[in-house]
Amino acid sequence: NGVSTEARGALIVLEGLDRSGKTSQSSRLLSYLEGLGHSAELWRFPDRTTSVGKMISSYLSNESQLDDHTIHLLFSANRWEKKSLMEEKLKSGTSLIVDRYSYSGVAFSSAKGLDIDWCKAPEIGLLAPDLVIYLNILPEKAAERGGYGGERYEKLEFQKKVAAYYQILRDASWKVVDALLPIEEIEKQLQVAVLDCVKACQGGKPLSCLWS
Ligand code: FDM
Repeated sequence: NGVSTEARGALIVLEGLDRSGKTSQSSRLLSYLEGLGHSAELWRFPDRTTSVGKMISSYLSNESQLDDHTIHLLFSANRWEKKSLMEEKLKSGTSLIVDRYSYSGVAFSSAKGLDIDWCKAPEIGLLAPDLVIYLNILPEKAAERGGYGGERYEKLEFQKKVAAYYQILRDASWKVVDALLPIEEIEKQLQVAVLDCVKACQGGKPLSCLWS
C-alpha cells in the first residue's frame, strides 16, 4: 500500500486567531524543512477543495446558512475524509504542516455556545499532532492588523470568545509563541521546535490519536 518502514514524518499543527500569522509562518516552515532536504507538505483545514469543503466555504462566506451543530460536524467530516491520506503521507516519511486542525474546530464551535465535550467527540480517533504551535495574540491586536475579510467569524467580539476556548484547550505540550514578535524571530523559534519534533518522529515516536 505504499507505506514503507522508513522513518515517519511529523504532524505539525499551527493554531491561532485570524490574523495571528499562521499562514505565513506555515509556508516559511515548509521552505525550511524542504531546504533541509526533508519531504514536507503544507495542508490546511478547512480543505475547501472537497465537496464537504465547498459546503463549508459557502457557509463561511455567508452564501448558505447551517445549524451550528451541522457545520461543526462538517468541519470534522472534512478532517475525517483526509485522515487516511494523512496517515499514508506520515508513514511514508512526509511531514505535514497543517494550518488549523481539531483545535480550531472545538474553539470556534464552543465560542458559539455549543458544549465543549460535544464538540470534541467527533474528533476522537483522528491523528494527534506531534506538535501544536499556538501563535498567541490578543484579539484586539489581531483586529488592529486589519485585513479581517468579510467571513462569518471575522469579528472582534467573536474572536475574543474563540481566544478563551483556545486557552481551555491549551496544554503544556503546546509551543506558544508571541505573535507580536518580529516575523523572523517567530520563524526562528518555530524552526527549533519543528526540527526537534521531526527528529523525534524519525527516531520512532509513535503516531497516536486524539485526544491524547
Ligand atoms: N474553522 C476552522 C472552524 O470553525 N472549525 C474548524 O474545524 C476549522 C478548521 O473556519 F474562521 C473556522 C476558522 C476560520 C474559518 O479558516 C476558516 P481559514 O483559516 O480562514 O480558512
